[in-house]
Amino acid sequence: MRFDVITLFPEMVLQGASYGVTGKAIAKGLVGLSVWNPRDYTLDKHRTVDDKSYGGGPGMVMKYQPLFDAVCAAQQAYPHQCRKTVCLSPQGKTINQALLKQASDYEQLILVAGRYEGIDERFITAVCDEEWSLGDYVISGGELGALIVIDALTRLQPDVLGDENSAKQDSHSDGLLDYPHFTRPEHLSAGDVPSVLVAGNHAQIDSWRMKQALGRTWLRRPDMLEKKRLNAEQQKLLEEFKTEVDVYK
Ligand code: 9D3
Repeated sequence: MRFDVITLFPEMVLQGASYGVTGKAIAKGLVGLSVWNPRDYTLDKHRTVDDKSYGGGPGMVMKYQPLFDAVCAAQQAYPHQCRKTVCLSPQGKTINQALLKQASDYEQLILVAGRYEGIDERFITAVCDEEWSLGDYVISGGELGALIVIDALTRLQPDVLGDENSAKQDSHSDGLLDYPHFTRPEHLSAGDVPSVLVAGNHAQIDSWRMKQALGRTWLRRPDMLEKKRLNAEQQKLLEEFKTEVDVYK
């Protein structure tokens, strides 16, 4: 998979994608990333990328032509068959893991990061296939959205995560919050490591972890639990958790 980001802040995207799992995957060539600055496609001597809004009101609007020519350049540089052009915007569909999983088998994803008050609507309707939002809060532009999409999709590409981690990705605990983690030392003034984890009986550890994952999801994300079908064992563990949970905690 390759990513082409249309952005007025190309360094922000390249820097942000250069760390950790994403950075390694790019360095190894498991995914591709290029940035395209609409300012490089302007035709006037002031390299203008924005203009006043028709109808008035505060804030500038990103012009159609520099964005269009930047997208065309990204398309021509990588003439892939299976391509999607997505605009990051507060008006879009809120992204989640299921949506990203569906997008993960595109060969080329062109991500358009807007700045200013918005983008000329004709670019969104004529050039973009979809609009994606990060959620119901206001940020200053689409670059962080593009980075989140790149990070999440890179983790879904073959050979990016080690065997252990990719197995964990689609395990039985899918759709639940994680269980609590502990490392040495066993005793701190902040508390002790649960004895079941120290004892090392793997069947009991698996069972404890599943109970904790179910219990935390029940307490913190009941919306997630409603969507999930529990097997008999999981129902039993959750009932146990409910009877054990400290109501004053
Ligand atoms: C306060 C300004 N808003 C007036 C109603 C409009 C507005 C314009 C531009 C709000 C945000 C932005 C810039 N945001 C993004 O480009 C963006 C975004 C977001 O703000 N929230 C959630 N997801 C995204 S993805 C891109």
